[in-house]
Amino acid sequence: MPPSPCVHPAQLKMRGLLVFAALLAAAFSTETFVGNQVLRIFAANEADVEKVKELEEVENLQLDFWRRSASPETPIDVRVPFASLQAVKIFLESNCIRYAITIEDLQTLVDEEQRQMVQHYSFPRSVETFNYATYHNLDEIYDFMDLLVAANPNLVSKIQIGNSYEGRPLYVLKFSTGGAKRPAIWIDTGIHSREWVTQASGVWFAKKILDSYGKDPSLTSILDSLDIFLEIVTNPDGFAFTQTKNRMWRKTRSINAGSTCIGVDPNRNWDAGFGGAGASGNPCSETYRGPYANSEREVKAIVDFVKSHGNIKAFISIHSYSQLLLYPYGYTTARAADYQELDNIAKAAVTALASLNGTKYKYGSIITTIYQASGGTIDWTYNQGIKYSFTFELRDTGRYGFLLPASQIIPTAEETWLALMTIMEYTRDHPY
Ligand code: BHK
Ligand code: ZN
Repeated sequence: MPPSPCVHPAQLKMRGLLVFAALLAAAFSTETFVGNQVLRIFAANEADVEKVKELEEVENLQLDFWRRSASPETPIDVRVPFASLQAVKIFLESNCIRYAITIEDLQTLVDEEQRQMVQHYSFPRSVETFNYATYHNLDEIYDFMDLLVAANPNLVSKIQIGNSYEGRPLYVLKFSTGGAKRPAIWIDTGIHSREWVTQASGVWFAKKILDSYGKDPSLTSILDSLDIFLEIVTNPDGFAFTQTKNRMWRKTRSINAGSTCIGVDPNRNWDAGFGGAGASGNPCSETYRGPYANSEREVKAIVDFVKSHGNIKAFISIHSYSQLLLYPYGYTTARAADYQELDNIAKAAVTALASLNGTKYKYGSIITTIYQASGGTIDWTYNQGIKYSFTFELRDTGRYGFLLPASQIIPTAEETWLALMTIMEYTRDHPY
């Protein structure tokens, strides 16, 4: 009888742990990413970019593009399931397309993140004892909002702008020092559920606003003339799903008629160039635009809110990752009418951001900086007349991607706050 191929005693404990993790995952029908790798693909030219796009069309490969590319300048990041790894690598090598492995085994990072969350869990008794340096689940963030309001009901209130597809409340924090319908700044985080550093930063921003009012003269003067609306969990169904079933879920959780695939990309569902290039009509795609504009309740709730408010002056939608600050447009190469002003603001904001930790951001219009994308949030808000419309892509540039270690939450939020302050100060000082 041949010896068993797996007998190295040093590996036994590790193997046991992995098997146990896999069993647990199976018991809770959680998607595992054992053996998944994230590859960074360096397309040398347009032809390479097109070749890689061929891979996207092969649905059986189940590839998850973390970062797409329209031009050879930026590398492509793609999560490859274990079963597809060999085929993808052979495809790239035989086409002489260079790649590197950025994440060896994604499940290791997912497990590490989970371990950190459990280890640092503490019942959020108050906004002072709340742990801002760890990731939190939906209930904890909803509890946090109530604690925040309880801590200073004169400054912050919680409003509900609608319900998600699965019926969860869509909460927005309103920071206001009075006045009847003051001009306002909107900030949203977590519209793509797997971009966890964004919701975590949203929580930190909320506390920062509370701490700064009456102390930081600049934030105080902003809040004395403008209201701030902050939607921390913009896609709660997706967010809950990332914590119980599939850490990599991006879209909403709505059922698509005639398809077994779930969800719509909430950043392709807005009524700006809807249905054009830079979105998919395939419900199984991660960039599925949905059956019609505003089909998603999570999107429609914001559209209705923005329209009924009527006085939003700045709209900032926060994603991760790539370290970018973007302004309209994404659906067209036409320059925004305020192109030069938006470019100047973006430059000032990324300079402020870099001043804290040296984190480098690129900035520019969506279509020139990343790729064509239709039905995006800020294209719609800009066309509604909200001049100061921006999208952030927070840390990092791909080392960890969506699995940014919790140790980076506070540094990320702190540096982003400086950029937000730049935009908010500009909005205060340049009314229109
Ligand atoms: C940002 C703003 C408008 C259109 C596209 C983007 C890039 C974003 C996307 O929707 O494709 C990339 C992404 O989710 C990662 O945050
Ligand atoms: Zn995103």
